[in-house]
Amino acid sequence: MIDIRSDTVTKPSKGMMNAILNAKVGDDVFGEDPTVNELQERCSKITGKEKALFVPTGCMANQLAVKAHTRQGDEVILERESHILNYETAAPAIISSVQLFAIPGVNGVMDTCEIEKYIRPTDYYFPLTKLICLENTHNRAGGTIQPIENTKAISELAKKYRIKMHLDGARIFNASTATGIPVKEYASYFDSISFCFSKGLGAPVGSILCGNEEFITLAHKWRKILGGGMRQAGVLAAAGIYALDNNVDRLSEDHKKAQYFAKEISQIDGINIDLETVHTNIVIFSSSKYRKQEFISLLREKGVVISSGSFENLRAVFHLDVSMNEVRTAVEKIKEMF
Ligand code: TLP
Repeated sequence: MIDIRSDTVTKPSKGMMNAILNAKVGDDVFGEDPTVNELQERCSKITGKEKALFVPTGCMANQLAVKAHTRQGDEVILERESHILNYETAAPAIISSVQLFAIPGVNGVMDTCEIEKYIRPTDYYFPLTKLICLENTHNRAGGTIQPIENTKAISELAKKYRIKMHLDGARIFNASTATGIPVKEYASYFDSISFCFSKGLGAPVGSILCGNEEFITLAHKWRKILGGGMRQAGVLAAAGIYALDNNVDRLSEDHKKAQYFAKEISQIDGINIDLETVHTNIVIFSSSKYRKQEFISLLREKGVVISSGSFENLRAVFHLDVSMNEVRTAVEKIKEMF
């Protein structure tokens, strides 16, 4: 089966398994796991933030950020198709009791003036606009990159209104690889940033949340409250360290696979795709011949699994466990359907 549903489906390589096997571990709830501590220090350096906290998932990283930046009844501005709004089971309402204010973006990118329009004036009957969240790369928009000038402008706006900024950087290394802009520079426009080891970086589990000491102290407490205090988590952190050492530079290969796939299927009569949105490893497209589920089922019968995107969209995601030959086969199988 050629599995291009997501870059989350990768399995740890031999080298990564060796790193896991040889990891030095301790009880991380006591702060005594040397490998977790090493990973957290590495991530602080990479992002230029004071502290980092290893967490099981990208969702937990985002939710800890929302929790630590807000108080009950605050408002959070984010993009309408963002992961936090669409795929995190209303957790901001449950965990933080905050209201989400969604602004539609163009390919996942919000307009600065539009954001400013919806920042609440100070009056007792308004919620307090406390946090703005961006997503880079933007998943539902098709792995699109947030332009750095736009991020900078939103960050300046946030400073002006004393609003905190969080970056859901689950795939920030994909953005950084594609643009050449260091992760540290992206991170510099935010109070907090999270990213995942378990997506394009190929680790089985794990994400990181970075920010200043006060923020991470609060996030650490909430990680414990949510049951995310892990013990000998060094076995997982070792996979994260291995991923940073070995799987970052190769992300450009996944971008090439996505480009090839997108260009090939764009030539098929009955496939709708906007090639301009293919910036990294995700390809969003739709079909005028098949309904979404029908397309997915037919292709699965041919040995290729893709996932469902927003609305009638289909999604293919390229990663280190799918070879260029398999990408070619996937294209052939789609062509057979038309
Ligand atoms: N995304 C998953 C699904 O949940 C859609 C995927 O297959 O792409 N932020 C972004 C931008 C993400 O894409 C994801 C996962 C997360 C956060 C959450 O990460 P996990 O799954 O580790 O909680």
